[in-house]
Amino acid sequence: MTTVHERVDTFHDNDQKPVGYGRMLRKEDPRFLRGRGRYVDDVQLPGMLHLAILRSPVAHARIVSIDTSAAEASPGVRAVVTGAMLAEQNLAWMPTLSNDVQAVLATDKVRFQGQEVAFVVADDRYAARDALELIDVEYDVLDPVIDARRALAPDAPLIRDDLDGKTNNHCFDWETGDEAATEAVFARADVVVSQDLVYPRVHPAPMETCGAVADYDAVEGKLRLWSTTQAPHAHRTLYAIVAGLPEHKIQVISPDIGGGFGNKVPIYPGYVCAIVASIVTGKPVKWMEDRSENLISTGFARDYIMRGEIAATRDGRILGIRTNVLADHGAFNGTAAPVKYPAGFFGVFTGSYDIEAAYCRMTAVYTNKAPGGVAYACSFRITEAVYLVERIVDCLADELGMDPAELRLKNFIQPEQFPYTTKTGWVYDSGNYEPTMRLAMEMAGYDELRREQAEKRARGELMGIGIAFFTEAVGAGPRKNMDILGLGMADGCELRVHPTGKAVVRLSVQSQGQGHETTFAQIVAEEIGIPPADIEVLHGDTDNTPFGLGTYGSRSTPVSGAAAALVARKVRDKARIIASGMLEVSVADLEWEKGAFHVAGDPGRSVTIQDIALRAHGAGDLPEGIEGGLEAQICYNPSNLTYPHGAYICVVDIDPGTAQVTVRRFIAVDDCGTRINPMIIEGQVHGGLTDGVGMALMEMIAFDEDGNCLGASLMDYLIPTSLEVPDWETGFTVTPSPHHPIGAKGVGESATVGSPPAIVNAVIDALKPFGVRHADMPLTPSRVWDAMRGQARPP
Ligand code: MCN
Ligand code: CUM
Repeated sequence: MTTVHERVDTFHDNDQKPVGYGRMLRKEDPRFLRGRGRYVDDVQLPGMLHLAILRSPVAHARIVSIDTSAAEASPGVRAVVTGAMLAEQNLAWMPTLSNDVQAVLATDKVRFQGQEVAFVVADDRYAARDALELIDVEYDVLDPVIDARRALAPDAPLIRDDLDGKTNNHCFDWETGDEAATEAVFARADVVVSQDLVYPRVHPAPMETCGAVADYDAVEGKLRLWSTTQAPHAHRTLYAIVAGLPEHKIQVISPDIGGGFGNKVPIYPGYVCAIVASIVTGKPVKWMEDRSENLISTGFARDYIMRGEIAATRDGRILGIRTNVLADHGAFNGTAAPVKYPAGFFGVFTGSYDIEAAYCRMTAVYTNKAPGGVAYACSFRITEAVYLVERIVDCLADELGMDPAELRLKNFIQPEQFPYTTKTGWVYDSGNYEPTMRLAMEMAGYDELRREQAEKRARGELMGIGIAFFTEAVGAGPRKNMDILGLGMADGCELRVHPTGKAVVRLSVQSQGQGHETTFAQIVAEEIGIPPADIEVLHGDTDNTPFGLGTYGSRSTPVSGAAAALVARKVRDKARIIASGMLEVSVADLEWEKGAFHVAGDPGRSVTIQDIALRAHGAGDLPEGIEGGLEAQICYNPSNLTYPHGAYICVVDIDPGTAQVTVRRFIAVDDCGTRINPMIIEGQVHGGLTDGVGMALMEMIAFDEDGNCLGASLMDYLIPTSLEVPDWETGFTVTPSPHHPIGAKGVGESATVGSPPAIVNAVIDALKPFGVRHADMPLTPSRVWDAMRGQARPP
């Protein structure tokens, strides 16, 4: 690992800083580049058994009988477990993160294709999988509900007959904003535009699928669980509640994680099955799903059917926005979002605009599809909200005959209006939108692009320019109004400086590829002046890290990053007192200069943080009342979310003969406040933009009318590669967050949130000569072709 440390000084943006923020190469990369990462599937324990799950082949059916005798007799098989057996232990159902319940193994009915029905534990993975084929399940097939628009029809089959008194497929209603005030502005508007939009079901599809190794030690009474989780502490608490084990007897370890994108936030039946299997067999048990299992059964994202309405004056002043949403939650509400926000943070659908009124009404329904709802770099449904507002603003521009950039510039919330309370009650902490928009336009050469487009149109060529401007709400969240199953959304952080001046920082969040081992070392380095190379970041092990809610909703920097900065300041405060003793001056006479205290006016008399660390642990006297050691722990409860923003411009070309869309250029200007590591930020943005191309042009989890999942492999569920994406052009502005100790805002999901509307807006712009006003994602050649011919296919 020492080799990378020579590059600590490779700073581009922060040349004046010897340690701390800047383009430091990733500390974790030597491990990954040499193939030395350690993932859940790399965990091998003595005597370990393997678990495989039998899944339902149909979307909706009553289970008549299950015969496991042949499977039990199969070579190498140690146990075959069904839902009925789990029910005897009261383990057949588990709570979801959204106050619903989900079957661990089906007992009464199967409710989606791919649902867990039984599991086999065997000596190896192959014996377990072979035995699955020998389990004989008799199904009484029922009509499924696949289209959310038909879920509430009076004759729709009832999916959740397990819920007491349930007579229909209604999941929840939710509303926000002021309906009457919105009605009033719509009534007096010169122009009202409405548009139906579908954000299709997509899947995070991380490179590593989900899995776990459970090891229950009956003598110690301790459960060790290596699992693919983005939130080890929150998972531990849930296992404690479900399994009735004391929390200190459960250790959840998330080692290296091969991508999460929200897919690893929920607790899946497979984890629980592995735990049960280990308890039953007394052996360690590994469960690792395959690609198809991951695609058909784990947390999907989106599946929002929306109607957007926008009201404006003739000269382009936006007055109000209204939306009606039908949310498809699948068979169980497995959404991961703070409990008070059943639709996540969709409430930011008013976007970056200063408007007079807004209103949203949402109905959520159950269907016979896999559960989930919040995943895939969604910022808790902000992805859908941003798509909605940025598409209808474009529809309005079209209606008014106004340039879409000009319309946005005219309606932005102004810098002096921050902190800005939106019409749905969110308080945007800071923002300065116009410079961000102008920078993107300048990088794109916007006026020149419009001229080029006009010339091409005259020649019959299809070129489109699409804009999206977004504001996100990330960093959940203030304990007073955000919790997940009663757990407040704060994060702990612990910092220990060892006698030789090397440090260990322990986090409650968990990287799945975002580079926390590097950036959190940089945050601490910036505060206490120990080089990042000398700061080890520990995470992903509940026995060795403080409690906190984990990584999702781009909350690590806003919440845990703040904790890291504050814990370092706490250590520095103590170091100052020790330094005053060492230099025999009062605390007030000391000045801090990145890594050392010196006597004010006498820089020659100084002690470094390393000198202080040694003294803190050493034999000499310490100032009155100061304990030995140099360490601190805190729990940070954010006072608000952070609100990053960005301006994206996309240029597409469409082949008029094949309707194939090519993203020729993409300009992304992001503002995430103070930037810790610009290289990592750019990596996050590149990844998110690539996600955006996938969703806008290729990806969809589709179902046939029987509920067969048509996206069960990467042959059917297309995800983009470097061949489908352009060379990204990134830029940035910096508007620090006023309440965050270092002014940083989250960025991990920004590009996934902002890019789909930019791409769709570009495609629709290219299709203007055909009179097309909208077409739904994914804009595959066949959909673009249909749009050009004026026939929109049902999504
Ligand atoms: N960063 C920074 N300066 C800032 C903000 C962030 O240097 N002002 C750095 C951070 O220090 C961190 C990275 O950028 O190393 C992302 O930080 P942040 O925005 O706080 O997001 P999280 O670390 O909480 O990551 C979660 C976010 C989410 S929710 C999804 S989904 C997603 C994403 O990250 N999943 C990812 N990016 C991913 N990237 C990879 N490689 N793999 C995933 O699974
Ligand atoms: Cu919503 S996907 Mo991320 O928050 O892990």
